[in-house]
Amino acid sequence: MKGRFVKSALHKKDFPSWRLPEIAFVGRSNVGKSSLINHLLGEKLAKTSATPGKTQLLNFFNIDEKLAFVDLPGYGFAKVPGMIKDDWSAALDTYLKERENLNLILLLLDIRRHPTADDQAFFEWACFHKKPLLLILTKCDKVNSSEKEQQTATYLKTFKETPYIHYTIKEKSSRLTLLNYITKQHHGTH
Ligand SMILES: Nc1nc2c(ncn2[C@@H]2O[C@H](COP(=O)(O)OP(=O)(O)O)[C@@H](O)[C@H]2O)c(=O)[nH]1
Ligand SMILES: [Mg+2]
Repeated sequence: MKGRFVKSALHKKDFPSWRLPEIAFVGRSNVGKSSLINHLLGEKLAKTSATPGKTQLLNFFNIDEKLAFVDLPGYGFAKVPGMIKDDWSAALDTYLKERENLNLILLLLDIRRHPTADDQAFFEWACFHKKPLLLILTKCDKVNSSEKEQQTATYLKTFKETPYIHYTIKEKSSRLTLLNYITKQHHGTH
């Protein structure tokens, strides 16, 4: 799997005009979206940061000319000034609502935390629009196995029957599990 960064955009008119099936990476700032993209591609294409709220645009990646990844602005970052935040939410909303080639949404959730109001609002929105959703419980290397189990149960109480996987960028097996899911999903739609 080889990825190529294509562009960053905020407005619909600037989104790539391709018809490639897109996989969107969504979640609060710092949850690990860029790290996940880099881990999948085995290359540092997406910018990661220890400072939350840095990704301000939608970043489009072309994957082997077959599919695309879209790294979306992190939501729920309180320190962003009101105006910018509104721009972000509008861009996110437009993309998610109107992008016809959006094939799968990966909703990233930090295994150590609890669902936020934004996570829940996003989940309800995705269900309402019948968008295929996969939960990625990130940073699993940061918890022990009983915490992992407990936290997963907490998340599933909120996100019910939604399919999910555990992820850590420290292990290759996470990557394979997700790639397997994406490939099946991708083929399933043709
Ligand atoms: N230990 C650990 N740290 C991670 C993992 N995934 C991401 N991080 C760290 O979490 C921070 C935020 O990651 P980033 O990918 O920039 O998050 P984004 O804002 O959602 O794009 C960075 O310091 C990453 O190194 C993981 O699986 N394990
Ligand atoms: Mg990022």
